Amino acid sequence: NIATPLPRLENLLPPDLDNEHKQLLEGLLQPQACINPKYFYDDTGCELFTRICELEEYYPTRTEAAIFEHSADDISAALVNHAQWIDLGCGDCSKSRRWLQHVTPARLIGVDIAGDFLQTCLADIAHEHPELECIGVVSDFTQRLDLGKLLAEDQSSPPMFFYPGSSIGNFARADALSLLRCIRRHCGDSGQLLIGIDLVKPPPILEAAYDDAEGVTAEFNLNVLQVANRLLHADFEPANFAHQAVYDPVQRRIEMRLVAQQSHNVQLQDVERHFDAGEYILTEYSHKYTTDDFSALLAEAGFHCQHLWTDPQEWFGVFLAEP
Ligand code: AVI
Repeated sequence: NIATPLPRLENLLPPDLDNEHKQLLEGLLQPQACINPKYFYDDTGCELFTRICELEEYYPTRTEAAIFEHSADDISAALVNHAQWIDLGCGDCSKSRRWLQHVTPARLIGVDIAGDFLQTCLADIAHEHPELECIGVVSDFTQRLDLGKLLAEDQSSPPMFFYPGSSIGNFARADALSLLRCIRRHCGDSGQLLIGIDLVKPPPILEAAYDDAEGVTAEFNLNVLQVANRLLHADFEPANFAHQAVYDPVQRRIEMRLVAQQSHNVQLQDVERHFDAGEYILTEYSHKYTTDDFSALLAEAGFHCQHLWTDPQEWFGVFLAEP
């Protein structure tokens, strides 16, 4: 691997990191305290998330993988424009990497918030596929996604957006719509979007997926307090909070919470925040969609659903959307 140059990396993060910390602090000081789920993913959080994906109760990862495997030929035949393959929230790029057995893009653009990790993973892919141009984009697309300049470099190949894992479920519906509209704008007349969506199912299955018997999800949730301690010089004591995952059937979403076990104060930079016993910090929404719901959201964003692949239980859907 030594001879392979490191893939190009574009940093689209705003230079003002203080702003990031401000967002975290503001959330914690709201009457309903909240933490944006993007703060889960420090090194420990990423490791814990990898373990979550392997849990018996956490069906989305393996169900989506099974759909991809079972329908690989069908899906790849439907991806007519895949010369520029853009993996949103690519993490270790393992999902795109698997697709490279079936598709042959000229360019792979991996978009993620963790830059160093991204470059290393893309370097491995570039080594395996010397003909593939690999580019990393460090971006927090929960705030803004602007790949205009990069895509303009190759106007003859419309973009193929790959957004697996039902990560869009972590956006409030209005924000999910904004992101889909933004992807739609990037697609022009002939781009495509292949997106994985976790579907509505009985609440006990959902609640177990977000509150596993081994306690990995609890550890993942509580770890965000350590992230806050580091970023805000705060003094959260994780033992004072308990993990909770509740499914709201009206909003069709899992709410992950950290519930204060006793009345206490936490120092956040130079402010003190009081938590009553039973009061909670909202750390994540994970929205679930029916296939009709999500097709309607795609339509609202200016897409239409060209294909839908599901598993036999219809627990997860892979949608191919086109302008
Ligand atoms: C990343 N995201 C799609 C996961 C989900 O299922 O909402 C995050 C997660 N939170 C707890 N378990 C998994």
